[in-house]
Order: sequence, then structure tokens, then C-alpha cells
Amino acid sequence: MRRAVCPGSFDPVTNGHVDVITRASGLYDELVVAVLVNPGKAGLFTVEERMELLREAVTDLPNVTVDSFEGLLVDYCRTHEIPVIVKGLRAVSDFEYELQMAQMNRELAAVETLFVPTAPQVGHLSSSLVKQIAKFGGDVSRLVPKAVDDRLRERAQREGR
Ligand code: COD
Repeated sequence: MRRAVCPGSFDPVTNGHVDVITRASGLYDELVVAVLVNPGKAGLFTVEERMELLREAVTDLPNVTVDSFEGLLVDYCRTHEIPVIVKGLRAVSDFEYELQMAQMNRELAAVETLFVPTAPQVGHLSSSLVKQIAKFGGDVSRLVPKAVDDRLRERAQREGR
């Protein structure tokens, strides 16, 4: 059984994430999408909300499950016997940091990292840009799954924008 994990903050999941998850799901028998819990950093969405939005985004991918974790990614990999981390790469700016993490994760636990180059049509997407656009009332419907767009609109309405 070939297993891999796609980790991230996913605050919230974007079409860029969905593209990487979809492509990775075709390469492995089982793919876990793991939401990082960072206790020191409050996101826009709670970890439970992010997981719920991810689950809705991957309903068509039967070999994908959604989980969350707090701590070192390599510990999660060890506990769940996952030998591969899949990451999306957007630009050179992603590469330096991602390479450093990949090398460290390999040194810590012999976990390999597979980089999936972003699809050109979603290479400019990031959760932080999506949040910024939505915050000021911009249209993000083409950038995120429908459930995320709905949730961002609800929030904007609630907050009177
Ligand atoms: N196209 C392609 N890929 C994309 C796109 C896009 N448009 N947007 C995002 N991605 C990729 C990112 O490159 C990343 O690989 C993944 O999707 C998740 O993105 P984010 O922004 O939701 O998540 P990050 O980058 O904040 O997540 C970082 C981790 C949580 C994975 C990392 O900090 C981590 O592993 N933390 C655990 C603690 C740990 O083990 N630390 C030691 C590391 S050596």
C-alpha cells in the first residue's frame, strides 16, 4: 500500500491546494490531507472548519482522508507509517524554504518529500491572498471551492461588509 501525506495550514483550502491533492491522489493508494494545528497562531477558520471545508473539497476523491495534527510532521508520519510528504511548489520563493524542510524531514526520520509543480492557472493562489481579497469584499469564487466561497461570504455579511 503506497501512502502519502499532504500537509498544510489550509486556512482556507484553495483551488491550488485542490489541484495538488487531486494530482497526488492519483499517485498513491491512500492520501491523507493533514491540517497543521499551530496553537500559537489563530487562523481565520478553526481547525475543525478547515477540515470540514477540505472534506467537502475532496468528496470526489475516494482514497483521500482528512486529519489534523499538532507537533512535528515527521512524528505524524512515523505514527501513521507514512513514508512520503507531498508538497506543491509555486515559485522559487517557495522552493528555498520547502527544500530546507524536505532535507530536515529526511534527516529526522528518513521521510521523503515529493514536489508537485503548481498548475499555471493556480500558481498565483495562496490562502492569505484569498483572505485579503475576501476581507475587502472582492470576488474569490474562481479561486476557491464553492463551500469556501460560501463561508467567506457568510462571514463578510455577518461582519457587515
Ligand atoms: N499551487 C500549488 N501548491 C500550493 C498552492 C498553489 N496555488 N498553494 C499552496 N500550495 C502548497 C504549499 O506549497 C504547501 O506545500 C501546501 O500547499 C500547503 O500550503 P499552506 O499555505 O496551506 O500551508 P503551509 O505552507 O503554511 O504549511 C506548512 C506546514 C504546516 C506543512 C509546515 O509548517 C509543517 O510541516 N509544520 C509542522 C511542524 C514541523 O514539522 N516543523 C518542522 C519542519 S522541518
